[in-house]
Amino acid sequence: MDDKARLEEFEARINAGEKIEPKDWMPEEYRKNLIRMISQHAHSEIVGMLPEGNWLTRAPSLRRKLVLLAKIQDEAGHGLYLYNAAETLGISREELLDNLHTGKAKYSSIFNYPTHTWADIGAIGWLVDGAAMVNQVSLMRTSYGPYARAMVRICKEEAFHNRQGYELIAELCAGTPEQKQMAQDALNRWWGPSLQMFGPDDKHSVHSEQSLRWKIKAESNESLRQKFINMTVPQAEARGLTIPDPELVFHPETKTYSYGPINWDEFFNVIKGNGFLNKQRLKTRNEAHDRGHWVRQAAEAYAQKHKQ
Ligand code: BYC
Repeated sequence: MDDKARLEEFEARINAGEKIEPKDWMPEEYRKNLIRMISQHAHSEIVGMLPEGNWLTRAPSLRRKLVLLAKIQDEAGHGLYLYNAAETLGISREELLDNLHTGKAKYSSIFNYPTHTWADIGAIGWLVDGAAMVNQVSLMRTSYGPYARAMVRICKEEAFHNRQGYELIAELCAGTPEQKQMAQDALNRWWGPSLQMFGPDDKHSVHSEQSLRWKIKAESNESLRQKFINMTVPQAEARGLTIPDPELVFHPETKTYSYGPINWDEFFNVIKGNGFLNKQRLKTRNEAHDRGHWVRQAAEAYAQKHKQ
């Protein structure tokens, strides 16, 4: 079969809703785009552990500490499933991590913002994991089998992450006026960056057209952002919080909210590496990797011994 016939067969399988598996023929562009996207996703999971890890010693109760610890461990697990999924496309774990550590590969823009108070940990769970969940529920329908299957378990855990964050925020809202203000300030800080997490609008998205055609992505950035807004605004209102967008309007006939402009200059600046914490995150991540050298060596020695 020549490449044209293979491509036609590949696209027919995708259009019929079949999953593409690692040993199946796939266009080089499909493979490359998936490696880019799955590895960025994996990197986001392990970089996302850093801001939360910083708060473990400052959790206000044993219960909150246990919940946060469980969540951070889940993120490591998500990273692991996703690196495994990326490896099925013919790239090694070392190369993937090297791309992160040298700054060649991106991770989610959201993790370049500081966490000023305990309420920020609630906002990460409620808003950041909420946004991640909306995105990842859609990715359960991605055409690449190993990625779709990884999403199933990840989404179950994201639902827990989202709920614990909302519960934390709800508790602050039911507390003293100062605690409620902490929750409002955190919402003010994280709302804009959470909307940016979904990526640029359809006109400025580089990969969407191809990714939607090959069902790497099941929905556009814009449509997922809208779903997140529709889901989250009523949650904020239920706790007496105000979404920091004076142009937000509910349209009862379509049951959706229209919203004000998103700060894309800020977004592009952050993904170019100029966000508040980009340099610090990369430095901390590199140090963590170096500190784990002996563990990787021991695991390799163990594997070698049991091969013989
Ligand atoms: N941050 O053509 P576009 C979590 C880049 S972890 C940085 O629309 P695409 C959590 C994009 O890469 C959740 N870069 O791209 C973890 C591209 O640049 P390149 C992470 C972004 O791929 C721990 C350029 O902008 N979730 O929640 O079609 C603790 C143009 O964009 C971002 C995932 O990774 C961004 N936000 O669509 C707590 C989900 N957005 O690569 C929580 C999987 C865009 O050409 N990824 N860019 O240099 C996706 O669904 C898609 O990759 C995106 C972007 C929707 C994010």
